[in-house]
Amino acid sequence: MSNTEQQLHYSTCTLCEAMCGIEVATKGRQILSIKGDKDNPFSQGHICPKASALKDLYDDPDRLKRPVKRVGDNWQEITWEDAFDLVANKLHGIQQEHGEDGVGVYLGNPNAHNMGAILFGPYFYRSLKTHNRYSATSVDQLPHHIISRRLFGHMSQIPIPDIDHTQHFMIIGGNPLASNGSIMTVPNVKKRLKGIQKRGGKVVVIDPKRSETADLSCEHHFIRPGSDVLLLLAMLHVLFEKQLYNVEALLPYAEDIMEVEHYVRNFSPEKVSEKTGIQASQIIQLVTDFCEAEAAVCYGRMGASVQAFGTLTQYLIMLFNILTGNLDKRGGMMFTQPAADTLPVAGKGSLGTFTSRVRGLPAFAGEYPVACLAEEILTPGDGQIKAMVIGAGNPVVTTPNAEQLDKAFAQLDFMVAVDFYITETSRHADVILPPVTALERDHYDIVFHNFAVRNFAKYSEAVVDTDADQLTDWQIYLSLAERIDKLNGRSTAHYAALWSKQPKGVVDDLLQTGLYGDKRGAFQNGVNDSDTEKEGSTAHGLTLKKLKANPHGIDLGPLQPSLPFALFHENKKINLDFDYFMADIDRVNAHFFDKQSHAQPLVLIGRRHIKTNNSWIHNSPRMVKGNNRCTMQLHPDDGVKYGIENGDEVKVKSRVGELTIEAEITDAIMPGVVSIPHGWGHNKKGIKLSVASQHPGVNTNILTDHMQVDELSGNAVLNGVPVELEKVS
Ligand SMILES: Nc1nc2c(c(=O)[nH]1)N[C@H]1C(S)=C(S)[C@@H](COP(=O)(O)OP(=O)(O)OC[C@H]3O[C@@H](n4cnc5c(=O)[nH]c(N)nc54)[C@H](O)[C@@H]3O)O[C@H]1N2
Ligand SMILES: Nc1nc2c(c(=O)[nH]1)N[C@H]1C(S)=C(S)[C@@H](COP(=O)(O)OP(=O)(O)OC[C@H]3O[C@@H](n4cnc5c(=O)[nH]c(N)nc54)[C@H](O)[C@@H]3O)O[C@H]1N2
Ligand code: SF4
Ligand SMILES: [Mo]
Repeated sequence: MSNTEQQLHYSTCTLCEAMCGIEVATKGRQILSIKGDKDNPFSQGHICPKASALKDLYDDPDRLKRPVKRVGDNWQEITWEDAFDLVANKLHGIQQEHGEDGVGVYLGNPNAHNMGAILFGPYFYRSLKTHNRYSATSVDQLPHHIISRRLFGHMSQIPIPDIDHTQHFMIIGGNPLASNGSIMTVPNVKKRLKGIQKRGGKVVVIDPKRSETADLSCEHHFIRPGSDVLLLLAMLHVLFEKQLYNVEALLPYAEDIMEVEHYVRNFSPEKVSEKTGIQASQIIQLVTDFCEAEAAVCYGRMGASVQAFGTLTQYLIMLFNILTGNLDKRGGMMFTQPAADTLPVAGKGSLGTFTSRVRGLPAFAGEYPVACLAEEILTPGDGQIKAMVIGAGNPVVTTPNAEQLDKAFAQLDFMVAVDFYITETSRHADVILPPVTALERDHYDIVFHNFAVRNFAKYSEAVVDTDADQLTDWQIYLSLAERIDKLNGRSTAHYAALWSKQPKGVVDDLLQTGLYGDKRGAFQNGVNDSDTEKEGSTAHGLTLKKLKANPHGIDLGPLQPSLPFALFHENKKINLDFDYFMADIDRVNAHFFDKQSHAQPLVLIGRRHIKTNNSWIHNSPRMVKGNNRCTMQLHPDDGVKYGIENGDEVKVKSRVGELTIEAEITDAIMPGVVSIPHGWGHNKKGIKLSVASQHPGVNTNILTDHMQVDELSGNAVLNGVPVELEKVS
């Protein structure tokens, strides 16, 4: 890249799931500007205010570029060789002394947005052979994976809303106008939601908050946090009672679907009305409107997943889509057909029988729920975690009972963090290994193309050069993996090929053997009846070279019906697995109906803001400018009840912790519910985030309770946490 002239590059924003195309102007190693890429066929020029945070991250003086080692209270730069040797020897030594499980691993969200980390990180984690693996999945989408694994045979085969063709979009616990969509890669979601209404369709939002998305919808219903499971049971009840189901198309794949009736018989709309806060007549209307639409989709996200019955709720949402004939139908829930499809080669998600050592929480896909991480560090005995590897995560801010985890991390014998910031979590590390930032590395979206609302493919090359001693995540992981294998006396012969292939070589293989590639068929699990099949079409015969030659990306057409190919079970059927899921109805009954009726406690939920990204872009001055956003929202009625006025300082207490926060009175939130955004609390001693420290906010996960989990999955309960309020005088 020339040093003097301005150059334009076409890249992808990797901050959220929307995969917006960006046009980045550079001069030498300087990033001049970031704009929306108008020629990107998928995002068509759309970006949100966060895109510019990529530049701020690149320019951030607080960002580490070389490895550092802790020396007392200070950090000392060391060479990569020394850092890798130190980390590998330490981890190996701890495993020799305490067994393989003595080393724990926590993987954070940005790994999913990082081609190198997702493809080559596993070499390192596998070399450690530890059972003590954790990730942000269990404060997020774990229920989706379990459902997809059981129903469709693969944990990542998750159907997504065909937003561009639906006539009725019911959103339960998602706020795509703030989050830009999740498990639905959807740049410019606002335009697409308005599109539904323009073509005469309807957007319905079920949320304890009248969110930005609710404001734009046609219909919004407040729901008592954590009671979605009752709403869904009643919606299914209405389907059967009024015989509104439509199972003809899907019955061949789900032969026992009509048995659902038996499980929902006792859940009339009248029965659940008080607990959910939604009138019986409205529940019936929700179902009839949905069934009258030509194509409809019911979509549940964070709000529906991270709650006491998250797995059962998401399962019932899937059943509702199946029973109304909307799975695998244009305008319904559809399976994406990505160009580089890792599913056939990646693990399906082991259902295993492992349970966590201390509390017996279930493992899924080789990971335990992060809600039990602290106790695995704090409780002595065989298998106790003595050292942690943190890869692109900040669990001290993002996981339940954060203060307990903070204390647990302080007791470790060793921690290594792969991160470019000294955060609330990495400040506990002995060594920090900083990778380059997003615009300094090549990118192909391995994960989020799979959940995109159109079939699409795009490869972006790094837009700026780096120094020879700056490394990417994959180089860090491969270096460590090779050393750990060597220390264990295992063969390292295969590493040479990996170093030369690189993640981009893997992407090339996947493209060529994939649905739109010339070597298609090797393991491809799908149909391709779109016009991409035609000789001469840009989308035909995809290779890495072809994608590089089309830097705005290549559109591969709208989502296509893909049953039975999308099913990974050998019999090509959907396994509804009633025994596993419906058994949880006993817990629903016990929770909602067996207890003596008493007043419902005040409960806490979370929220996102367009200028946040979980815990980590608050060091960009542009992202934190303006009024304090880390407030506790509460309804005016609750303001009166607790004697709290707008702007008052309030003490909020839960079973596990307490904090003080500014109150914001708003009727956008349901009475009996308070909302605090997550990702804040940048006031810990030892962090090096000079801007974020000026706008610290408070960490809501001081209040969330590690003992409160969705028992079926072990997923954390971050919504619906009982709290008490007290005005600070
Ligand atoms: N109360 C409450 N808590 C929540 C949520 C909520 O809604 N409410 N949401 C949950 C959800 S959905 C999620 S996904 C989790 C996220 O939880 P985490 O993944 O634990 O946290 P992040 O804030 O994403 O932290 C990412 C870290 O990775 C670093 N990083 C960024 N990019 C890279 C990279 O390319 N490579 C490397 N090596 N490091 C990088 C950042 O500096 C940061 O320190 O939070 C969860 N926590
Ligand atoms: N700007 C921004 N964008 C992001 C992120 C970010 O931090 N900031 N994080 C990214 C990540 S990691 C993820 S996973 C996605 C998440 O994306 P979304 O799933 O859209 O998550 P939220 O925006 O938190 O919206 C969740 C909604 O659920 C509601 N809710 C809370 N409890 C309940 C309940 O019990 N029932 C119902 N029905 N609703 C409830 C909340 O009021 C909120 O409106 O966003 C991604 N995009
Ligand atoms: S919506 Fe914003 S953060 Fe998400 S990919 Fe697009 S520009 Fe980036
Ligand atoms: Mo997430």
